[in-house]
Amino acid sequence: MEQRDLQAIVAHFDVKGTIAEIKPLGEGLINDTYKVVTHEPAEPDYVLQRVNHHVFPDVDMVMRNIDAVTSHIRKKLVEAGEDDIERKVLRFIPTKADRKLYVIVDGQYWRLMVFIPRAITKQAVDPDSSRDAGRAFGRFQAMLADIPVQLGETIKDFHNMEFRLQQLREVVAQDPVGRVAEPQVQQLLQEIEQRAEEMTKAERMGREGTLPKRVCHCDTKVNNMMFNDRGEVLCVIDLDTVMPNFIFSDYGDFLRTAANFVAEDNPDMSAVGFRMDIFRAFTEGYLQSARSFLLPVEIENLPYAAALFPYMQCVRFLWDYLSGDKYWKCQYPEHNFVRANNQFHLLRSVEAHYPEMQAFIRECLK
Ligand code: GN1
Ligand code: MG
Repeated sequence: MEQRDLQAIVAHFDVKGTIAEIKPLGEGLINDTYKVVTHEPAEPDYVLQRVNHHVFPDVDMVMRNIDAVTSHIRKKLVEAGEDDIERKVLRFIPTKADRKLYVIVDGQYWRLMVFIPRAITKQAVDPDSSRDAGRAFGRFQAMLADIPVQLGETIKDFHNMEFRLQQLREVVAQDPVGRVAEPQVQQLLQEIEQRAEEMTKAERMGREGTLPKRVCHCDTKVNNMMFNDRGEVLCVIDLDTVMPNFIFSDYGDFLRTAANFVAEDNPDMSAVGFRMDIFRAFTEGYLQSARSFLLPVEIENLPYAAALFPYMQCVRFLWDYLSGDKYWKCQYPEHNFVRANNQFHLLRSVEAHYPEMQAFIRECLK
């Protein structure tokens, strides 16, 4: 987009300082993100984001959720006497006209938040920062346990495994781009179906009333965290998907990205695998801050959660591949298939480590 157009969008918000430059930031696959640099050293820089309203159909709900979550966390940090709070929770800027946290320009939804200075994002983590990340996500869930409002479901059935399988089966039946017959696709579909019963057990437990939903982040990828220069977690970002869910979401999705030896789209399948050092460190940290509120059934099923997320992401990437690549940006035609296959190889590696994972969790609880 043109500087002029971006500047005009920023002008809707109640910013301090004057804009020097607006430039692309990060590599999110869903929203478009820009850094807004101000001239004055004393004023903050900002992050401007266009929210993908095809993915998030109710942007107003997204922003109400985010407002509730960031206000609640800020209150908790103040009560706990924390320092440096502005770097530990996001601050969204209201519009001048109606104090809303987003503006609609030409049918597009935009929002603005304060840029967190001197923070680092990472694509990969070592065991020390994973332990810290585990503690941070456990604390995130713990802080939000008593949020006084009912959060909305910003993407309906987002992490519902039954729904994701149904979506896949529908596209397989329709085969809109003629990719279903590919032998590699057929093989992957068979592997997926073999595991379908086991992988949908969370939904069944939910219906039976034995597994609760809690406020979760639901996109706990490594690159959705900000670290300080000592490698400690400052805060969790990318809050669009914060909603009630099984805690497996946050635990499983972090390990899916952090404990893979390679990136989720690495085409060298022999390099894909589950890092037990990351698993151990993250689990230790997570249990330290979440153990007090977790039920035994949630703790027992953490290895299941570690398998569920590569499985779910495999199903989702394959669904998009068979749909004609409408959801995730692709750099080449097979990109989504490579992603799906990568996640399947990760799943197999998780499965191979199941007994070891269960033994480790038992040790942590002693
Ligand atoms: C999307 O927006 P981003 O890149 O953090 C997706 C996640 C997937 C991830 C896979 C709203 O996350 O669920 O795990 O891509 N977010 C949404 O890379 O679908
Ligand atoms: Mg992100």
